[in-house]
Amino acid sequence: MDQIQQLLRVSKRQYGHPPSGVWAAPGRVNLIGEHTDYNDGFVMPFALAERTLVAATPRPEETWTVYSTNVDEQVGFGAEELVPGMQGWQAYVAGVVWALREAGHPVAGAELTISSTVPVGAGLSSSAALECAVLTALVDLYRLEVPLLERAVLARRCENEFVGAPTGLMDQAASTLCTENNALFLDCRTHAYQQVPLDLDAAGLELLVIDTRTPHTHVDGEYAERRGTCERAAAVLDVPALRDVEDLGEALKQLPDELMRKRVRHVVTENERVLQAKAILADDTLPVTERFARLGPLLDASHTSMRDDFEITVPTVDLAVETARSAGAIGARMTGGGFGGCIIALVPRETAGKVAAEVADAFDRAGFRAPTHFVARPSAGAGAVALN
Ligand code: GAF
Repeated sequence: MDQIQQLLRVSKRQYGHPPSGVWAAPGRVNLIGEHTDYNDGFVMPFALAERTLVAATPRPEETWTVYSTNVDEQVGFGAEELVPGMQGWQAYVAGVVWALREAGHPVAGAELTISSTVPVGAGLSSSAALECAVLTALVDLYRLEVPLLERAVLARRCENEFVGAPTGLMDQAASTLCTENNALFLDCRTHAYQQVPLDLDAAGLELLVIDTRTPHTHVDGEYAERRGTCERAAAVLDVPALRDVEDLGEALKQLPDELMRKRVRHVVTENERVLQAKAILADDTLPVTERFARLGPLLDASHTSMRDDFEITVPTVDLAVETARSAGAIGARMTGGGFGGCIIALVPRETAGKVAAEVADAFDRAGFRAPTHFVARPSAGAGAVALN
């Protein structure tokens, strides 16, 4: 039985009637542009086929009941409990109701059932997928006029202000705005965006996602600490955000310590890499194989910068990247917020199995937990998948 049929069955069992519909929102892989979003910079993620589904039915009273098939738990909350700081997975649902209502959208109650194939804690945006799936369902159930970009902004508000994770806009934008077979180039200051073709098939390539199974979280201190250092550096440099640094050499001379210099160097060079990657992938005068051949070194350089300058990689992640490269990847890097999670490796289709096997062997030899892997398919953003 597929994910939708299964969800419809569980939803009917929970609430005694079929739902009004089912909505979906994907997880994401970030192709390039890490820790640039909250510096007003550039990112280029794409949506995964792995997604979160929400079966939903409106309810006139202001109460919400949510059942998650993943954790086999039902929770409920009323309007008086919509207060930032709520704990547990239900905060990602309640926070979306809160953000919509804060923005003046009239949302009453709902019965919700959730099922997700996005790995949790792997840096693939399971939280954004949950937020965006619930938000899309509520927007449709209550026939709200909320443009796509504003949906991403509201879902981010849930994450920042209700859940309390100080993230940027990338994950919610990817889950909302991506389209099939494309990456999303997003300017995180102006919110201008563009679909960039990612025709891996035509190039005979695959993007392998290898999950190191080193769990990570954004609500912890490291992410906020990196963000704080970037903001302090922007203040020292007297610019609104690190996006505005024009002369890296000059900026480095003005910064008071080596740690700040490293963080700034990562953000500034990573922004340049995103712009280069976009220009290469969008260049239809180049054969598609050549485009990816030029992308590979940018992925590698991004990883080196995250490892040496931003210092957000961990031994499992570095080993996965190095092994993938020596096993034949054209480029490889950690993806997502860091401190664990997944790497992506751009590989010729016929070597994908070998790359995954060599990473697994290397993990075994190092005494690390066995990694898992899957092939990423650039997919569509959030939307309805079944309506009654
Ligand atoms: C996490 C955050 F949620 C994003 O906003 C982004 O900062 C990313 O880490 C790092 O690029 O996924």
